Amino acid sequence: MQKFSGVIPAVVTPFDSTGGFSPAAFERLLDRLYKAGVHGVYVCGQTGEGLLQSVAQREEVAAAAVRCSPSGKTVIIHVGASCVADAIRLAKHAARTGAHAISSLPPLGNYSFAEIKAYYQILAAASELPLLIYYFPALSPAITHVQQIIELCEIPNVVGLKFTDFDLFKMSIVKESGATVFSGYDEVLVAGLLMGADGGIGTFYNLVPELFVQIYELSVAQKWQEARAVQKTINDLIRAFGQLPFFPAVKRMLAWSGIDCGECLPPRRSLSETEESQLRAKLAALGLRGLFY
Ligand code: MN9
Repeated sequence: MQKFSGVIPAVVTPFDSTGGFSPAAFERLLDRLYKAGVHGVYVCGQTGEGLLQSVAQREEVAAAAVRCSPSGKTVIIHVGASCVADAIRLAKHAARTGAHAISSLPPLGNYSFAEIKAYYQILAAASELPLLIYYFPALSPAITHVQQIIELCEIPNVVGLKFTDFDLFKMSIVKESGATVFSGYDEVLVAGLLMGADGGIGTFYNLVPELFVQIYELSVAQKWQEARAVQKTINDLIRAFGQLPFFPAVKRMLAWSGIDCGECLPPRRSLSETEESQLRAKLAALGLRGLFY
């Protein structure tokens, strides 16, 4: 089975003013990310607004991601949906387009662990591609104990997970069980790698892919001190966002840097002009402005 690792941006999906997919902007974004050295893309997750798009449109985005990815890069399609049949349809489509893996959030709602496990069993069995499950206790508190995470990773055709939590002790135990582990909080990528993660998947990778690639390469070379300094720059950037909604702010910053990805889909809101100038001022004060424009 293919080994998954490295720096995988949870790519933004660009939209036009009617909410339709903008393939040209997507192509430019992926081109920039690959030029920065990322190892693949994670498509239509939370950052990519998968759950806010129609299934047909998600298929368009998935096909574009495969088309715009050079060979040797890893394309992971997030297929989670509010309807299991839609998730299966997206999984089958991902295999037909030539993607390398699928991933899914747990079903969102008040489900028990047994129900979440049944969901992943159904999806993994229906998918020709390996599945990365998603551990994200802030969103899905029914998965609590590390043994439960390992149980999900042991489902046939599950290759590993995206681990979005700050409990890296827990993460290291999951890694020891043999699962492929992607660290999901951008703020602690360096720590995740130190504790054994195979790579990272995240939102801010869209903005400063070079910095995430540097952290990964420094971690491979075991230059932790230098890697930590790069993490500090990333964390200054994340902190500059303050209380702003992340995803609309990320889209606005991509527009500043020459890739207009439009606005987020409803119900996500846009940044106000005041918020936008506050963000510019904060980045300037931190000396980070040069990173974007
Ligand atoms: O894809 C992202 N997590 C979520 C991963 O969207 C829930 C992270 O990249 C966060 O946006 C980031 C900021 O907290 O770590």
